[in-house]
Amino acid sequence: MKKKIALIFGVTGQDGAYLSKFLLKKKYKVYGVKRRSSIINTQRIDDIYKDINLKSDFVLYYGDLIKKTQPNEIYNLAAQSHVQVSFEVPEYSAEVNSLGTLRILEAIKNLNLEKKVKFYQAGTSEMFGRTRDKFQNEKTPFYPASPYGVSKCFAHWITVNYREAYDIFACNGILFNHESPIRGETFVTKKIIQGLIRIKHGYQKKLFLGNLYSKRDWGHARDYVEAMWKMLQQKKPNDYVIGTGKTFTIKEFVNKAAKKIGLKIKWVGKGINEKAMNIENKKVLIECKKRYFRPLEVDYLKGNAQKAKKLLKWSPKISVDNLIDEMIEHELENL
Ligand code: G4F
Repeated sequence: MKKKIALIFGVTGQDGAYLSKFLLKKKYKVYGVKRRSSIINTQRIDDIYKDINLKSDFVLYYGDLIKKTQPNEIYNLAAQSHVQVSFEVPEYSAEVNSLGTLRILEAIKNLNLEKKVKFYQAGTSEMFGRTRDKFQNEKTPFYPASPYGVSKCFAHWITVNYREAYDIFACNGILFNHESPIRGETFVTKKIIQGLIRIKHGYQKKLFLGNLYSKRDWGHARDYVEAMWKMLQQKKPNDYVIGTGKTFTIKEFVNKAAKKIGLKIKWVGKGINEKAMNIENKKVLIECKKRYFRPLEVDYLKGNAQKAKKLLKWSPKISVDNLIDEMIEHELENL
């Protein structure tokens, strides 16, 4: 039987790595598009990386190759994905996140692949931004709170637009935060776990954080890439919210992680002066720093993935506690 072909933009990121492994297990041939970089950027996929050899099942390319690879499925995971960074480089964020998506859709249309290719667009709960809804689902209006969120709204709507105008099988996954041991080090979950473990083992003195009171719905990237794939296996293209339905503050995440790592902490002070102390030796372990606060915050996210549960038969398998355990284990191995 001829193998299905998938083309992944953003293959070197957390989701690209998990999705590649997932699709290879499903016997796909996977082409990954990576950016050229003067430093090595393939650590997350080195274990499946077989060099540029068109005969192997996992192939990496620089640049755009929809025509060359003739994929059955395209996953657009490429993005400038850091919310705070998007305030510093708003144009670049829009260029990559918004126009990057448009360019892939244009290529599908101009190559007359509308009937051949299925397209997945990596959307985000950041599009809900400043919403006050208790749960967010596919009907919740977007109210983005960052250049990143705004750029992703363009990508979302242009995907809907090409689906309706040109009959492309195109889906938006509106994914809530999803983490893993290979999460980038500047995202808060990885930063907290890495920081606390390094403190516990004497490699670091303090951890500096920003807003401790925003709430996030955290799942595991391994669960979420399966949802991406499921969207493209349906009869009709659609948009889906993917989340766990549970939400925690950053402070609650710190408390959970500290407990598991064996650090007894006590919070003192308020606002920017809030700190966490090690109860055993009275040393300050965590402080807040102004530079980690954003010009505008997304205070509260909690996903309602009922539609995905019903139509995709998808629900998250890994709880936030199991996620933290896995991240801790990985960090200890790499200490
Ligand atoms: O881990 P974060 O940087 O993730 P954020 O901003 O929620 O965005 C992530 O999830 C989105 C899905 O909803 C993705 F679309 C996006 O690409 C990205 O993967 O920050 C989480 C929260 C924020 O409220 C932030 O203000 O943690 C707060 N925070 C507090 N101290 C911090 C820090 N965030 C970071 N990155 N670093 C801190 O020191």
